[in-house]
Amino acid sequence: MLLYEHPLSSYAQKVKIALREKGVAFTAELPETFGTGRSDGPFAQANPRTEVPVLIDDGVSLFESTVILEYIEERWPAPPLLPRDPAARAQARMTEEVCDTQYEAVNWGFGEILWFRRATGALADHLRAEAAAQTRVLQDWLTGRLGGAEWFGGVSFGWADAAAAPMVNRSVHYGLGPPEGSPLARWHARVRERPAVAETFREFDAAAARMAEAADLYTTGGRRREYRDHRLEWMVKSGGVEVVLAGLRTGTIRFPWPDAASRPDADMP
Ligand SMILES: N[C@@H](CCC(=O)N[C@@H](CS)C(=O)NCC(=O)O)C(=O)O
Repeated sequence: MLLYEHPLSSYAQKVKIALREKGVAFTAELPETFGTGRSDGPFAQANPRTEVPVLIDDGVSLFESTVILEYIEERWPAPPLLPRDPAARAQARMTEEVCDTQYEAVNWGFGEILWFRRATGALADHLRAEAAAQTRVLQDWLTGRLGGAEWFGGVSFGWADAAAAPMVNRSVHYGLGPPEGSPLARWHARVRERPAVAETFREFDAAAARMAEAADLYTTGGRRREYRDHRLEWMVKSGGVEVVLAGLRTGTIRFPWPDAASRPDADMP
């Protein structure tokens, strides 16, 4: 079984945590064309959006991390990640949804400044401060969802824990982790001890350490960052519209498929 992934991707981490919790073996591969938006090659064939994760299992090729998670849960039901009670299942999915959309976008925005150096000076300070403030709001929300429980799923680790772990861990990496000793910080300390999560976080740490050099590919190596839905919205709503415009001027950002870049015959500006 093949998983196209990037170790920094929170969506890929969620999937790897699920597979590892269930003891499912897989080969992880960073697609050669990742970040290029190229429409040729096996990665684009598996996912026209050219986003990771993509799971290829026995001829079945799947993209979208939530779709993949559903598949994993149904194909390898034990141990279950979703509780049995319909309301509790819906609650877990809701936590995942907010993590995948609002929380991920904030982390991505912070990374655009830290790793991809999209802004300097006052604009960079402003965007970092926005990300920090929004991170606090989201962590407060997650703290409310956790309540007094050990896991988001209640008594056992589950779906929402797998979704929230990469998000909160990324904040910790940025120095924006929950306050020491808080329920969310204690949850993070618990979750990172799980072998499935620890392995996934080790891969994240190794990739993060190489990030400065990888980021240079986007200024000198012809790669273009994908600015899409919640991420694009984050940049605009947080005051970084100039970052978007500069990215378009320098050709270092792209928008999602289908776009001109995915059509070899199209005239690019
Ligand atoms: N909604 C998708 C989002 C996937 C996504 O945005 N993946 C990013 C990595 S975190 C990606 O592959 N981006 C393509 C690029 O940057 O070129 C999912 O849940 O799988």
